[in-house]
Amino acid sequence: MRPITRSLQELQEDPVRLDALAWNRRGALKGAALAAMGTALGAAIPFGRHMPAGLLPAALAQGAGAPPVLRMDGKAPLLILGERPLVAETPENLLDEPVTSAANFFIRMNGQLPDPVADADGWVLTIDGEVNTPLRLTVGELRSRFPNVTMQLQMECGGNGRSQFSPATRGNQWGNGAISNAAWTGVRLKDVLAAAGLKPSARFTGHFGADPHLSGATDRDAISRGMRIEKAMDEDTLLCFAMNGAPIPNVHGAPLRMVVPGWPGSLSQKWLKRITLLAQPHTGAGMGGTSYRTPVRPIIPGSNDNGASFADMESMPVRSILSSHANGTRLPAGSRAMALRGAAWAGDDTVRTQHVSVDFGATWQEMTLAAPANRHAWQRWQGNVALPSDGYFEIWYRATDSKGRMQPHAAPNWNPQGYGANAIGRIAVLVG
Ligand SMILES: Nc1nc2c(c(=O)[nH]1)N[C@H]1C(S)=C(S)[C@@H](COP(=O)(O)O)O[C@H]1N2
Ligand SMILES: [Mo]
Repeated sequence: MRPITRSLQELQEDPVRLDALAWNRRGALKGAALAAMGTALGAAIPFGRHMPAGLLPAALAQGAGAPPVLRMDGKAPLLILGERPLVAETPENLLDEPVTSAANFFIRMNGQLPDPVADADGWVLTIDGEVNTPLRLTVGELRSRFPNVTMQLQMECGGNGRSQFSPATRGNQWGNGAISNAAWTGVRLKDVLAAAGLKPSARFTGHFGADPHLSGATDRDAISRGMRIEKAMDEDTLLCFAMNGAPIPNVHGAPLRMVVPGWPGSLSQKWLKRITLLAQPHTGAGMGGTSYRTPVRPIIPGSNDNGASFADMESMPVRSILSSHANGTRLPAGSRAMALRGAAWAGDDTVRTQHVSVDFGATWQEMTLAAPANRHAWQRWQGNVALPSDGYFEIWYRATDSKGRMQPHAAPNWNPQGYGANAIGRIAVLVG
């Protein structure tokens, strides 16, 4: 038998051989495929009898080749999903810190990176539209005029998990790593809006940033999203000037960014320069059609739809990550237990339980789940699982929110731009 890592890598890089080895043409496991798969992996599959037909083993599911790795000052080796604009995902096993460091914070740019500003306190934010008194406030004035708050807030890209969709959708093929939980310091948007005085007609927001459009066109915004006024008035929607007790790194929106926790990350405008109050939903770049919108009634996966009947994504669905071990972890022969850790979150909601399975979902074990540090912070979980023997295992992990909604087995509610994919997580583990 060849060494495991070698055959694993070979298989990952040779999907045609993998296919021929294990799958018939309709994507179901061939009769003897399980044994063949065991041989290819160089290990027995102790719980192979529970392995669902047609499910690609996690060890092989990451596809051909590994994505290039980010090299940027102050950043960990994130996985580059796109170069222009720059998009980089945090591998789940780098998200093992309770509070996400700047180094491990994922990057999602839609336009070009603006030049760093020297005078952060002099940066000007405009509040206009359906307000009694339009405001022009510097960061220094925001800091001194309004109560400062510091909170842990989860911020997740609306497309997190997109790579789970079948058929594949357009956009960055995120795993589960477009999530962060930093400690943010800033002022409440609701306090600033109160100072401006909302007119009764102020029912929606529109957000504008200073990053140039990818094309360089000066009359186009890289992205400009907006939301219902109710979310703007939420206690936890902040205008932030510090992250983890330090100035915000430029790539994350210095010197001022919104943090709209629990809703699609695209609302958390970086390099924030203007918020306008509107009577009608905002029509900026990234609004309407199929942008950050999902079907109200399911559509046929892969079909064309202009999204006219879709609804804007608001609170993100329940999801969990496993941060203590990477996919493809190898443990020494004879290892019979694993101490697992991770995080779970559920948009505006909280997570009620976290479960883990080591036998392809036949049995589930409840993990210990901590309360969030504050509302809209993620929740850490941990627990020990036993392994009966050497061999190939998968750790499956799933969260259930306080309303009883659980991560599904496959990405739900297919939509053209691939939002809201929150399927149960999986990693491969080889013992021996
Ligand atoms: N000005 C501006 N704000 C932006 C973006 C952007 O491209 N420009 N990207 C949005 C998207 S889609 C996400 S998911 C988050 C990502 O924030 P991060 O790069 O700090 O992780 O910022 C949002 N705010
Ligand atoms: Mo995003």
